[in-house]
Amino acid sequence: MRCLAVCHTELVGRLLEAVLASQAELELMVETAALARRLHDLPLPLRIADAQRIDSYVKADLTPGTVVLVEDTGRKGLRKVLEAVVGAGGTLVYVLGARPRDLKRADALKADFPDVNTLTLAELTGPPLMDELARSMTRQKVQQYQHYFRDADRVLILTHNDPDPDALASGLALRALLRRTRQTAIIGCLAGVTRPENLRMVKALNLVYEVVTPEQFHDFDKIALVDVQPQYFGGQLPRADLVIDHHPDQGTAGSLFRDVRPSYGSTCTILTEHLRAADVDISERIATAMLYAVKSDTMFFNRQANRADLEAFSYLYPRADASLIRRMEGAEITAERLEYVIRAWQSGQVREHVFCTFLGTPPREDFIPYVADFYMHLEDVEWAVVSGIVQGAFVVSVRNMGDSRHAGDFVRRWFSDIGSAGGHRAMAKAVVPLSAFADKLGTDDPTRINARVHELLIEFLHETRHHPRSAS
Ligand SMILES: [Mn+2]
Repeated sequence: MRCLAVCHTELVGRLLEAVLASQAELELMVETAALARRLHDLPLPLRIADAQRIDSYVKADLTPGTVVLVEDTGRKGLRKVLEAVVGAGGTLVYVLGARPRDLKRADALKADFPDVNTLTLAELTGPPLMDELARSMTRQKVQQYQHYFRDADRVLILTHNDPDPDALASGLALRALLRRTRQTAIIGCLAGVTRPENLRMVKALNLVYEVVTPEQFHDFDKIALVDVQPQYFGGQLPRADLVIDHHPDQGTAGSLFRDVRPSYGSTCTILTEHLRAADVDISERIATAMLYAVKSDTMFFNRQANRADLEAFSYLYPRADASLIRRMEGAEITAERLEYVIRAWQSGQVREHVFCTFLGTPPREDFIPYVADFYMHLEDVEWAVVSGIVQGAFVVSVRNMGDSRHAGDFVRRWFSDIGSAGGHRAMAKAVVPLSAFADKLGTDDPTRINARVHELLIEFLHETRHHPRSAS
């Protein structure tokens, strides 16, 4: 690639040399001998010429394939320069502005020179600079909690019940960040893994976690929470020294160090940034667990994923064992799940693009979100609302396409005053004692629960039909 850069300042001349000289055949054109002297040490051809004259470009052997970069200092001569470049046959023309973009000026330029592209130094340097600054801030945060945890004898890395890949992999990642081992930092939860693919992950990666009781919380010097926030544990947690999570922010109460980013698709995305900022190397096993976590929490980027998730994915991918991930994903449909999918169809109904069903009393909670995810694949279904009764509690999972009303708002509206309720725009969950459900909604009759829940959702959708659909 051949590049001709018309420069008016030393800074831009040196910058372009540093960035482009190794990639392109670069030549600088300057208008004054004074500037040429200041740039004379650069190892590239330097031409002194009048940038507003066509023959300056003809002499420089400008061809339609030459990239021409024109520095815009905000002075008047820019148009004449561009006319000369275009007149000499230049087609790949870029205006490089040192000042922030002046939209009126840019529009006027675009009207006269439709093929000329404009760039500003702020646009070019901004994103990498902001990434770098964000990384320093993350590094500082990581160093602070690393220091705080350094002298602890026993550390508990606590996750939510029935930990999923994100929770388990986050536990491994944080343990690496704290430079601890299985003996000095336990990954724990109040209730163990039950979902089949999560069990496969535990087995394939030989993960070790411990089921602890709330009384045992007191045996640890420091407690870190991953993929969950202190409020989840009611009043049972004596302390939360560190909280790293991507669920909706429940407030700072009770946590000393925290990094809660609800816009991230997984907690492992946050921890990938921590590992990179702190220059901590991870094993293939941990990278595999984390990659699987990012994939499964974002449903392979089908929900709640952003640029950070994609970056985490590309960082982890070459470090992970992809074939092991394929094995963990395995056969997703098990015979017992199929049974609940069939039952859901028999007792459910699609009305106004909402599939709503009640599963009765499944032996495990995970059948409920599984069936909800399953029916989102059904044609014409835009919402799936699946409920059941598990150990005396009414449990409901809500899914939608992510482009209409907020699923989290729905469950909070009806259930946050009588149980736990929350979630994202496209997926949410509530768990309430069955007696409280009956008191508030007038029934705990299994044959009526589904119709009642269906009414609640349709009512929720109708009340704001007149609002424009949100774009996010
Ligand atoms: Mn998660």
